[in-house]
Amino acid sequence: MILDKFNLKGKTAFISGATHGLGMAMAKALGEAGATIVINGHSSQEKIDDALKEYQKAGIHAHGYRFNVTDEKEVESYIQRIEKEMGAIDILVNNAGIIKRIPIVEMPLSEWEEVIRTDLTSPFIVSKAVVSGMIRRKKGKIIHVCSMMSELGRDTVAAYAAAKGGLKMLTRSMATEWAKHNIQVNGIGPGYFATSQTAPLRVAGNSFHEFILNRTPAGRWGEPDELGGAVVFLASDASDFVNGQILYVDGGILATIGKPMEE
Ligand code: GCO
Repeated sequence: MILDKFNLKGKTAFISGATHGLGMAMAKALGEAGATIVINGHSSQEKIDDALKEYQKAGIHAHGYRFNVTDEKEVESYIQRIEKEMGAIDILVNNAGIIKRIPIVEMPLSEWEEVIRTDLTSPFIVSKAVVSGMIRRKKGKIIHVCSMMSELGRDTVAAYAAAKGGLKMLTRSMATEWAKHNIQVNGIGPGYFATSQTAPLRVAGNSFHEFILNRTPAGRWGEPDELGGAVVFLASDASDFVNGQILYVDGGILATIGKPMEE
């Protein structure tokens, strides 16, 4: 039965970050599809504990670990610990990420490097730590959270767009090297979603808010739970012959040059 292919019962999914926003929405969807959910945080144990309570409220018994996904040594030791305590990681979602909205000429190198380290290097580090087990088991799913900034630039988000553009090509490169081990590596590219990360942009009357409504064929911002179907598909047996693809969930924004602003 085709629906059985979407069933994640018996699978363990590690979604980096996922203490809030799109990561939490995707983790909840994976949990509802039957996966055991493991998340991580770095800033504070309190944030992780609050997130686990949030998952509990949604009927999902998630597990949380506090470590820094940009630190290779910490990642190696925590992935080993997670796999010892929670079982093999069948599904990896590289979700943890930051954005800094600073014009290039004003962006200090340190800020640039922090964005690249978190949004591009950490998926490299975490994927490498997880893939050895997947290669041994000859099965695995790796999903990188890309962005429509993997395809398009915009003022003030150069570091983020460079990282997400690189993440698209890292997705394709990992797919190329690991498909022979029955490991599918793909990306999800969210368009503009209503989250805390975009809250500063979603102020009624704000020209950017009006711009996005006009630029998005669906005429609205996405709701985080609208990413659920895409992530369950890419995490499930239903996508076993899908490799190196970025699945954009963007209300059509990347399909169009847009239309003239209403006179
Ligand atoms: C911005 C937004 C975008 C979205 C998302 C789009 O500042 O333009 O934050 O980056 O969050 O990444 O895919």
